[in-house]
Amino acid sequence: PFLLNVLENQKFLNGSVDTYFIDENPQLFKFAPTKNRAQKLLNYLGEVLVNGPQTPLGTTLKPAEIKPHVPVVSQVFGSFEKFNKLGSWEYLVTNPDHVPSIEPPKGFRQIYKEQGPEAFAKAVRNHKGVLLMDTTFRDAHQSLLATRVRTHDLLKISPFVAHNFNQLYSLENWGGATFDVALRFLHECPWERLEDMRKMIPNIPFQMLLRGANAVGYTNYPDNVVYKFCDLAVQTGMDVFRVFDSLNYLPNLIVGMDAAGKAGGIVEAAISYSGDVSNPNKKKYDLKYYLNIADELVKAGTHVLAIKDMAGLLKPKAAKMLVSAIRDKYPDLPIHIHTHDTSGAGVAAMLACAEAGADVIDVAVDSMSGITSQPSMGAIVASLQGSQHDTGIELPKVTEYSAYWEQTRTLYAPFECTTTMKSGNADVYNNEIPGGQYTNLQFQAFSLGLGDFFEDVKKAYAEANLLLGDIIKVTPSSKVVGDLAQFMVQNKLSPQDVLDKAEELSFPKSVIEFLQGHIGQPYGGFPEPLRSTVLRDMPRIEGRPGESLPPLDFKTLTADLKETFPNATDRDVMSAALYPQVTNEYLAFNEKFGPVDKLQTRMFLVGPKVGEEFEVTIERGKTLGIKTLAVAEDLTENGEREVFFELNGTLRSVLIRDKS
Ligand code: 3PY
Ligand code: ZN
Repeated sequence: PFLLNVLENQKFLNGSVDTYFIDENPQLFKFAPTKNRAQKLLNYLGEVLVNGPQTPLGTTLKPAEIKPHVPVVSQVFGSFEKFNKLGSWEYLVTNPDHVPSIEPPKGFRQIYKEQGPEAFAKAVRNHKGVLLMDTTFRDAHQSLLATRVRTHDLLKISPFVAHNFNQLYSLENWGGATFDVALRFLHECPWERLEDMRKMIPNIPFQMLLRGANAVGYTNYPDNVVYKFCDLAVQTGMDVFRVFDSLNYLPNLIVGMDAAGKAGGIVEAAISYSGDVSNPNKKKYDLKYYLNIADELVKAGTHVLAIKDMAGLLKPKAAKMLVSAIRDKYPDLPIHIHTHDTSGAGVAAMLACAEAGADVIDVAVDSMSGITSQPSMGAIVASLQGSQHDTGIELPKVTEYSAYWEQTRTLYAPFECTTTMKSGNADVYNNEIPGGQYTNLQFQAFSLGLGDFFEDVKKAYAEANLLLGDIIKVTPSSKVVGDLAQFMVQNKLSPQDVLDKAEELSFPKSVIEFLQGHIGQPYGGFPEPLRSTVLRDMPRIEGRPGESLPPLDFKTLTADLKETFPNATDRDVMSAALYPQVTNEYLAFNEKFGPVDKLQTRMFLVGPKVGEEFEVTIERGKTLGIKTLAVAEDLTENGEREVFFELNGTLRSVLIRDKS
């Protein structure tokens, strides 16, 4: 590459090279990265074998040693025999360019793409029977497996989904925590994931969770970041944007809606649900509160209205009251309901929603449902069969889909929430902890090994919520409450202690920022006198936080990023706009270790066993056969350990610094 660089340099070519030539031409040393992906992957595997997992594992449980069975898409391959002749699934499914040649049946995406978001909304509203959104690719694993499901395992089942679930309203497969976790822990590109899923599933609308002005992050971004993000998401294949704000703060919500709408996406504005509309003693978030927000969101032009019950608080009776009230007021508006099954009443609540006139309800495939995830797809499909709300989905297909996930889930054993959570728990009605956070907090308590710690944190969570003014709790406001709860437990503070000692306590940063107005304005105002006592003369943001943020300078960001990573793409720049540090680390990792996203999940997490042979397809027609031969017992004088592999039949070795 050096030679090529030099040969393209005019000064070099016309001979006017002086002693400063090299200093003045640093670009000569910017080489295109070597394409030696095989060697990089061997380095990765060597690193895992010598120094252990390169992504933090939640528990000591090991990924299962199985190869999940992928159901055959009989519509495409005709028969099993014919399918088998086409090559291994490994080859087919890790190569999105090798999309099965027979188009999957048409779905709602065709209506949206051919006639636009309004026509899509109309078709949804006019549809007989209740429609489903499948959350298996996003919220289900965010809630059950710490968001760790990898692109590799999503792509394997994608053709099956495209061919058998074309009736879905949408497949939720992006946004929320997936963006961050893909880059940070899975060392893979979330944009590539989206693009590849799109190639395999052209017919079902894709849905993402957009945290309003927080996009897919935990903090308010400048407006231009949110707009550019949505643009790139639509270009990469996203369709439906569920937009919420963690305080139901309208100005934040509207920025997200506008960004999704201007990008050409389907806008699904969401009201985050808290309290209990069926309980007259719970006064703050009553029916009127929700109907008022619904009015505002309809006025702001939402195509679909969502109720986002992130903690699973919507009891069947409340579901009926809320959905019928909105249905009566807006007969033409598509209504979409999201819940979590934390208490165990999720199926009942979703059936009540269908009865009350909801158009779409959220489910996760059986083996990825329940507990803090969504209610079971199979249970709902079966319950509605033959009724006027029949989903039109075939139960045997759900069963096949579920079997894939039942096996695949065992690969993620180190992240299993069921390590600590064995059943649903109706205490969620008291503490109101969102699904994803519930398992997170329990997990933290578990790893600290403190007996009643989780019980204490749950109790403190409810108290912290009241201290902060009984706020809506969902990312990131849920973190504020969770941080305060843990702070109270660790410092043994009662709510009264917090109020009495507010002046001298050093509160968590998230709590102070919330009180300053960094994430928006809570309904009913900030808690006083707590806010004034804590903040004293600290600055306060009065309106929408993003309004006072200067636009991000994408030109400078691009130039900076390209200086270190000359091959950084526009997608990498967008990732860096949201997560600068994480993106830098991702790009550096990728440069060093290559396409680790192409490895099977067990190999990626804990590496192969000595003697084990496996395949990695890094691009169409390029499959590597790898066998681990040995890890040297002795260290070299440089403190390195040699790891021996067979790569496509030839001996290769890598030297890995032993960090132990
Ligand atoms: C997220 O913001 O990731 C959520 O799932 C909120 O419910
Ligand atoms: Zn959710």
